[in-house]
Amino acid sequence: MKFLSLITVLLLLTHLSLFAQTPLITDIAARKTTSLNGAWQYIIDPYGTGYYDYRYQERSQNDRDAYWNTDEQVNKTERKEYRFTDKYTLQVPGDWNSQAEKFLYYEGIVWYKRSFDFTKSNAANKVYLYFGAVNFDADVYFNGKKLGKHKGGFTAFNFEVPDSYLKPTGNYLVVKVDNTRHKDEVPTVNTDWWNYGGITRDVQLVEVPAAFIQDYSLHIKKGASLKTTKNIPVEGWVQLNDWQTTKEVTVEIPELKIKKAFPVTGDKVAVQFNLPAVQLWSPQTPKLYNIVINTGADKIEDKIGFRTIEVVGRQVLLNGKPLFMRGICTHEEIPQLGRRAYSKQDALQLLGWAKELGCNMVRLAHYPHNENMTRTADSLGILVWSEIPVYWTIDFSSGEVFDKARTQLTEMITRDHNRASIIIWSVGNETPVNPLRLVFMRNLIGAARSLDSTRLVSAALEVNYQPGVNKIDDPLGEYVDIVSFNEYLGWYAGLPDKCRTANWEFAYNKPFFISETGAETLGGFHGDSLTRWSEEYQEWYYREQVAMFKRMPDNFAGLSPWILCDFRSPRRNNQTFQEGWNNKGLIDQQGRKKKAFFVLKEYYDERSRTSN
Ligand code: GCB
Repeated sequence: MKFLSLITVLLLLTHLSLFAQTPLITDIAARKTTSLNGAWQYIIDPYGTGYYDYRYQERSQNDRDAYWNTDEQVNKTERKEYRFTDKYTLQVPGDWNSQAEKFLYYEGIVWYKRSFDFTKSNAANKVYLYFGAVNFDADVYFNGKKLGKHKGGFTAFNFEVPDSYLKPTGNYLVVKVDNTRHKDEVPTVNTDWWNYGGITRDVQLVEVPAAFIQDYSLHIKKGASLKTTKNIPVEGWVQLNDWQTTKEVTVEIPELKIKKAFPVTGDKVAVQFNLPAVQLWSPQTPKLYNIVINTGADKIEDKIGFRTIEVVGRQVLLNGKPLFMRGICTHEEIPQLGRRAYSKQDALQLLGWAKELGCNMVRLAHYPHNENMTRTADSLGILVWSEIPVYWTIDFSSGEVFDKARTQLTEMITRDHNRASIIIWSVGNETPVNPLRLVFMRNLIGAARSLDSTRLVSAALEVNYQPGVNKIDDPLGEYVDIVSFNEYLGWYAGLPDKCRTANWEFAYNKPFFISETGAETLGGFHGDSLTRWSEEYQEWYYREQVAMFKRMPDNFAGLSPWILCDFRSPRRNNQTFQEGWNNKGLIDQQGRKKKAFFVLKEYYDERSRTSN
């Protein structure tokens, strides 16, 4: 028995080390990449036949019935019960649900296959396989060998492809994608959005030199004074995968005529210098500087902005000046096509609409969005709240679930920590008030701060509705930088005129932010303002809300109403007005602006004249 368990432990250890995930390479756009986007063949496998044998044991690596192995018949008599063909293809990136009707509600396993030729541009280079995201589980096989496994539907991951796996021609990549919901995952089984499955973001082969720049961070030193825009201290680090062969790292900002060298004494090289004169990044002036990081063996470039964000007393300060966030929530979804958003074009559409609305901020709900969104936000000058899907009722009692949440937090922050647009990391949404959850969420906040001390940390909380008073007193409020809450006065509780008599009581002397408020309407459906689902009801709702915002105390730091566009949700089953859509968008399923859009716009335009 003892012997057996030792073997099991050893097996487990080899398994873990074989499939240990490679640390994320950031700034992918600056690397030498080969896109694997396009048409991938697929097999829908609801029973997991490609993975399990008939005794429901995981198939062995070389099992010819395992779908990760070659599907070619060795000779005409061989019985092959699976085969990929060009008759069945899915576009990558993209969710499967919107690509064929049979997929609309599908939750389960789909196998993807892509064949390609590939020769390294330099024999000494290392090759990584990079996925922007796969929802939810991805088991990745390269020429029949397992590269690794990743869990989590909204974050990037990469695996090193050993030289011995690569062939100049006829490589094939198989990915088992499984979007089955589980109670012990993040998110859990219950959400208010569509569980789009598939390889939803870009797939690329990334070539890097043997000793390469893994990641870097560059930002204005926390607490630096911005009284003048001269001599502002900048600090950060450059992470190397292999520092032994590198002597020095240089950081260059050509436009500012800065070039600084830093000695390498370990894999994380500390960087600090002063900016002689700089135009700070802000929504009004989203200035990005080209930066170049060079180790001799490797060189990457990026475009980044310099700004500060902090809470001082009851205010949020951007570059030292009070900020009012004119925000809007958005899912990562294109309403007219009922699909996940993934491209730069998609980001321009969503963020362009937010700009039209008069926004200077977006809340990317309820999970990390694709990198085009945060990069486009950088260049358009839109502040960003970025969140992990710790949503509603995940299992707060489980250490494993905590680890999963922390992993997603780490992956989110790692990919995007050089985006000036991101000012808030959110550790969750509408989680229930209880002691276990408090510990869980506090620890996530701690993890966020230790990964990035330069941004604010928050979470969307709920309101404690009491007779005559709406209290914001969730104990988690003590630990966040900005107290955010979702309120639906006039939709889930009473009619919109309820706002007129609302009394708000805040337990914390901190800035507060209304992270959600909204009402549902079917675009194009009209009635009087008392008629639910009519555009007039939603318009009235927004009028009453806006009047209430105007009476809010001085620590009101902004809002991000729910939501920019209508989005798919299987919870929404009024077959006249919803049909599987949550229609709280200010923009409808056809991309048309509803009446309420203009009410919020008027408020935002007015606010933009009076505040930052
Ligand atoms: C909320 C949730 C959001 C929902 C929204 C609604 O409070 O945070 O995910 O979609 O309400 O429409 O009810």
